[in-house]
Amino acid sequence: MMRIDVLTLFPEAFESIFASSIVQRAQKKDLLRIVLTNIRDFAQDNYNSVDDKPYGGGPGMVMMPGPVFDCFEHVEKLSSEKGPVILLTPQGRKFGQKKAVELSKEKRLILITGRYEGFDERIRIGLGAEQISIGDFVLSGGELAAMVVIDAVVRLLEGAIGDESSAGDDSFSEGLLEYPQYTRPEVFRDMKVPDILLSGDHEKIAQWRRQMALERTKKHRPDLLKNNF
Ligand code: 9D3
Repeated sequence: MMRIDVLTLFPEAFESIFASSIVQRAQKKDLLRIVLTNIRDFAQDNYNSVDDKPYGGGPGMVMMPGPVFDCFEHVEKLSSEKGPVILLTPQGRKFGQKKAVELSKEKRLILITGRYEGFDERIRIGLGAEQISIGDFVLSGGELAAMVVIDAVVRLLEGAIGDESSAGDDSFSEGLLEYPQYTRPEVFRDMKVPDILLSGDHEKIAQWRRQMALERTKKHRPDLLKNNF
């Protein structure tokens, strides 16, 4: 059983992950429990402030430490299971399949997502949080990034995926891009399915697929062959 706590200013934004069949199956089978907690419920002033201007000046607003710490201390106590505390930030280490596999082995994850220009530095330090980014592009907040991490992790949980697909089958788990796939019809708008796939020669088919996967990876993602996995 994995418990994922999410600390966020926009719990409503996470509703869509509960619509995912994998998340539904995992929660029904008691492999997973996702609990959302609104950081704003831990605001400490009459305006329910969770952000303020940066000391030293500059653009935007910064997430205040008080509400995040209080929220964290409340959430931490909701379960006795221990696990990594993850802050979703553009400054974090880049998320990938290797990290997803690592996180999938934990009993508990505590994800903290922010809005505004960033977190007060004392949040990173005080919570002993690991920082994760999902890539080099600018999002409006950490919510989508947390959902990406949750989706990648949950589909690796034993029993979360039905027989129709296998998590270990993903080409990324071998460090190569997927080979070309075809289904019916045999000819579509003058484009024919490669003869080899219709040959019934499983040895030759496997060989062809390996070759195609390698060629595609070389062409589109040469970085993968230099092994970042
Ligand atoms: C001008 C400096 N910006 C940092 C690159 C400010 C800034 C932009 C976007 C601060 C926070 C955000 C909101 N993004 C996230 O919280 C975030 C994120 C992302 O934007 N890209 C990739 N991964 C992530 S994880 C969290």
